Amino acid sequence: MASASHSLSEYDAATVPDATDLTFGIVVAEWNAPITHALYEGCYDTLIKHGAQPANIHVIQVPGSFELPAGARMLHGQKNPDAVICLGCVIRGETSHHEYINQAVAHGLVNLSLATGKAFLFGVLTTDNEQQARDRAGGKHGNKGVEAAVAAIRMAALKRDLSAPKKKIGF
Ligand code: RBF
Repeated sequence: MASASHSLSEYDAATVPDATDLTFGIVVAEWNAPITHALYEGCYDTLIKHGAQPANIHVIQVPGSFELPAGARMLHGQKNPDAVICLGCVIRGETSHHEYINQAVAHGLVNLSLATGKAFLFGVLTTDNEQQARDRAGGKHGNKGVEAAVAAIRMAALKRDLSAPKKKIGF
């Protein structure tokens, strides 16, 4: 049955562009490491599945999700990948810290995307508790790292295709 909301983890692989010639950055936050490492596994394996070369995937770690935009900026400056995927897990606590972190990361990544003209993917779980995070890092709601990778491939391929010389029609 069709559902209004769906998990992109169950995507049609045939519709994903070939990533053989694309380059990627992955930035992984160390806070809630069991979750973020599961996101990373799903993300990395998905890039490889669609043709990305290991040498074209640059991975770094940052202390927490708040540092994702800064890490992404550094990685972009050094390696100039076609897209940068940021993976983190912010779990709501007793105080409002999660709101500041989530807002800062979202704004930071949008700013980077608009400033560079490249995609900086928001692969950050923002959950009420650890179980919700596990459910989205290889559990019953799929793996959001997989989804971030698919989105990164689509956006990197979009940029590649838009900047490719127009095919001549006719002669
Ligand atoms: N980073 C995360 O990635 N996920 C969290 O759930 C998280 N919770 C935090 C809670 C508090 C009270 C603080 C102070 C930091 C937390 N951080 C978390 C770390 C944050 O992203 C960042 O690494 C540090 O604040 C240092 O800038």
